[in-house]
Amino acid sequence: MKITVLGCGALGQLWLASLYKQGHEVQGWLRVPQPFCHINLVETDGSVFNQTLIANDPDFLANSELLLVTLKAWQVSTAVKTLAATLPASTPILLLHNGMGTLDELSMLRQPLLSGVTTHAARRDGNMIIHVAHGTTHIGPGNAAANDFSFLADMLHDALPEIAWHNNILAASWKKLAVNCVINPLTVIYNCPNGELRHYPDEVSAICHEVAMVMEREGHHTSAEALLLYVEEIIDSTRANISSMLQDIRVQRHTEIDYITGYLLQRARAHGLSVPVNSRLYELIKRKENEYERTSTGLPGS
Ligand code: KPL
Repeated sequence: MKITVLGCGALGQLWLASLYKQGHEVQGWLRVPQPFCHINLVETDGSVFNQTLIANDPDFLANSELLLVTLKAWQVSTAVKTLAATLPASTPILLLHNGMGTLDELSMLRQPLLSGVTTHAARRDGNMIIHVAHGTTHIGPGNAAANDFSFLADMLHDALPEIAWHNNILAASWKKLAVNCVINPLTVIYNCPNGELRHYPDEVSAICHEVAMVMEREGHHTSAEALLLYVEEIIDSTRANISSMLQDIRVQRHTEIDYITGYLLQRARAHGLSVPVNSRLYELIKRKENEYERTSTGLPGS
């Protein structure tokens, strides 16, 4: 299959390497156009994958059979709308990022749109990407045109298992949103690895209560207790991780807070619900972000 991967960060490089090894024709797409992208990946078993791949080739894009998007949530809409003009109308677009809200922003697309969340962990270390832990990628249709694309799950599973297909991906997206509403802002406030959030059970539980309340109103059957158990499991299994939001704050990059807690607040407002704990966290993170964005160009960093 001919596949363009938009975004060549840690997750993008992991997918490029996995799809290439599986025999697919792949190209990377960088926001600052370059003719090549270099993949430098250390696998979980210590083996190294080193390859230079083509990048930003418009002819390749026009013939792509899949556009896989691994950008940060706030980068997705603008970049996808630009590439969608060149992409065939029948080519599916799969979004893999933290947070929610991009499906609404891209509701005008003619292409089949899919969305997903992953528990694969990869991080940059200098010019190397380290595949830290295997996980599961949950994918499903994000618009009606994508309902018949479950065959993509098999293709992607062969390249980078596990893949789980969901006819209704929103339930999985909300569960991941709950995890990110807890771990991401709290690790910034306490400047700590994920595991240390076990020392703040009251805050973790209060966030889960509010998220469960909004989820119920959105029509997803859950309970604060079930969410809390799930979130605690992820805190433990990623105990040594530095969350993506804390990494962003440490290097003064724009965070995904608007698509994580911000999305929760937006849905809570739509249902007339008050979520004071999450509102406070949102304000605190925005304040931190504004401190460095005000003093730079005024534009979100990359
Ligand atoms: O998705 C994550 C992130 O850091 O953004 C978690 C699951 C919290 C792992 O660190």
